[in-house]
Amino acid sequence: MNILEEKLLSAKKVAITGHVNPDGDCIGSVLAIYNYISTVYPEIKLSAYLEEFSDKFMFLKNSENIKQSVEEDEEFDLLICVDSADIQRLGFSEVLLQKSKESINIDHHVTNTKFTDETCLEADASSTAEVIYTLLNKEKIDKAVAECLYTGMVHDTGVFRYSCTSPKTMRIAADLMEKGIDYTTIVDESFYEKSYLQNQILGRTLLESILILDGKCIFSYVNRKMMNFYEVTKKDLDGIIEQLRQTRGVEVAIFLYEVETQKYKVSLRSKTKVDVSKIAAFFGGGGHVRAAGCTMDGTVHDIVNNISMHIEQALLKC
Ligand SMILES: [Mn+2]
Repeated sequence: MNILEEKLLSAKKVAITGHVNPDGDCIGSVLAIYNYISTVYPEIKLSAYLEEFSDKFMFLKNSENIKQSVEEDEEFDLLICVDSADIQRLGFSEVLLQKSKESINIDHHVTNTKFTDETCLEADASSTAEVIYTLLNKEKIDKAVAECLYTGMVHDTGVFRYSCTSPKTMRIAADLMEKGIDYTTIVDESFYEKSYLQNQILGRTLLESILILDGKCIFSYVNRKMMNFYEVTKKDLDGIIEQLRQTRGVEVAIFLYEVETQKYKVSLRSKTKVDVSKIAAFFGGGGHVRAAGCTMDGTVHDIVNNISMHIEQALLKC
C-alpha cells in the first residue's frame, strides 16, 4: 500500500490543491485525484481549490466544483497538494496547511522543498499526473480520471515532445488511451487551439523578439500596455515561450510578462544543454532543467541583461 492509499483509508474530509496560475498538469492532477476519490472512496467529503483557470479545461469532470477561495471555518483530515515545489506556490490555498491534520504533496519538481508531512516526489517523471498514475489502483481508474491524467501529461510534455517524456510516460499514456478517452480532442482543444486574441498577442510577441548571445538566446516580452491593447490576461500567454524556444539555433528562450509596474514574471526554456532551473533558482524561482521561471523587478532591458549573463556563463560550460 502506498502512502496516498494509506492516508485515504482513515480520512473523512480531504482537501486538494495545486499551484498558483494553474497549468494543465496542475488542473489535471487535482481533478484526477478528485474524481478518483469520489468514485473509489465515495464516503470521503472532498473539496478542491485552485485559482481561476482557462475555459479549455472545463471539459474535465468536476472542474466546475473547484473553489477559488477557502472557507474560514473549514477543517480537513488530509490535504493533498499537487505539482507544487514550495509553500509559496500554493498561493491563497497555503492556509489549508493549517486547516488540515495531515498533508501530502505529489510532485515532480527537482526543486521540491518537502514542505508537507509526506512527499511523493519523482523528479524523473514527466508530470505530476504521471506520478499520480503510479499511486492509483490501475483497475479503478475510470474514463474521467484517465482524461484528467492524460491532459496533465500532454501539457507538461508538450504533447510527448519534451525530453521529460520517457518510455514509461508513453506506456502510461497507452494505458490511459485504453480507458476510452478521446485523446485527439484533448490534444487539439486543450493544447493547440488558440483564440483569435491569443494568436494576435503571440504574433506580436514573435515580431518583437530579439536574438542575443550569437543567436543562441532569444527573448521577448509583453507589458501591461500590450495586454490591455489586445485585451488578454496571463492565461492567454501560454505557449508563447514554447514558440520562441523552437527558433533554429536557439538554446535558451526567455519570455517576460509584466505582472505589476516594472515587475515581470520570467519564463525560461532550454533545448538540450543549459540547466535553466539553476538560473531561475538564483533569482528566487525554480522549476525543471528545461523549463523554469522566476519573478524579477526592473525594466525588460535590466532583467534580460541580468539573466543573459548567467546564460552566457552556462553556454560557455556546454
Ligand atoms: Mn507539472
